[in-house]
Amino acid sequence: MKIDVLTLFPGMFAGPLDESIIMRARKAGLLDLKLHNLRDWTHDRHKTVDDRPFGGGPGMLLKPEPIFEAVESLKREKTRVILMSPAGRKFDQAIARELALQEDLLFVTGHYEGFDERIRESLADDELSIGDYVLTNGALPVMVVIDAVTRLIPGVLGDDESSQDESFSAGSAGLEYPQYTRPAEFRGMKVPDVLVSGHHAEIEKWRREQAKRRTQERRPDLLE
Ligand code: 4G0
Repeated sequence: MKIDVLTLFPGMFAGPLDESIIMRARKAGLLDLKLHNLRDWTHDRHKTVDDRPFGGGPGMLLKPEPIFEAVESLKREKTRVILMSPAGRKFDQAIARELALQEDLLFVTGHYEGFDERIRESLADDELSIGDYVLTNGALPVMVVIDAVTRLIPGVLGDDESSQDESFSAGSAGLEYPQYTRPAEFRGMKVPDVLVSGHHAEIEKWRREQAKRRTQERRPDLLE
């Protein structure tokens, strides 16, 4: 998969995407990630990317010209162009699965109070939000989405890593059951007897009950 990111802060991406599984996917050629500085598509001395809203009001908007030029030069035939903003569709595991099927994504990240509406209308195929809160810019949200999508690209996770996925992906399955590893007793806290009993049917039953109870308590919305 090819992922391009158009951002005012390419430096923010150094680190999170250069470690661990994401880096392994990049080195294996499963993810081709490229960062682009929006200021490279400005033509004035001050490299202006924003301006004040017509009609007044607080804050600054990303102006259309640099973003249109950038997207037109980066976009290819099958590229899906995605804006990150708090007004987007709420990102979730189902959307991550959908994006993992694409071959070419281009993320456009804003800051200030957002984008000139014409960017939305004529450039964006989709607008995503990672949750109902406002951040100083869209770099962290893009990294969150890239992380969630990359681990779903076939071949990125090993067999041991991927088994984790099922419970949440299933949606209806709800949250995971409590898990323990050695030692069987730690600082007086014991692993539930049933788990060390070796009775597989009992263990299955206990896990089902625990997962259901935990989901009921913490995320009743997932049981709908
Ligand atoms: C566009 C995304 C971009 C509009 C971006 C802010 C949170 C998210 C930005 C705004 C972001 C998210 C209207 C404040 C940049 N913050 N929840 N900040 N407004 O995904």
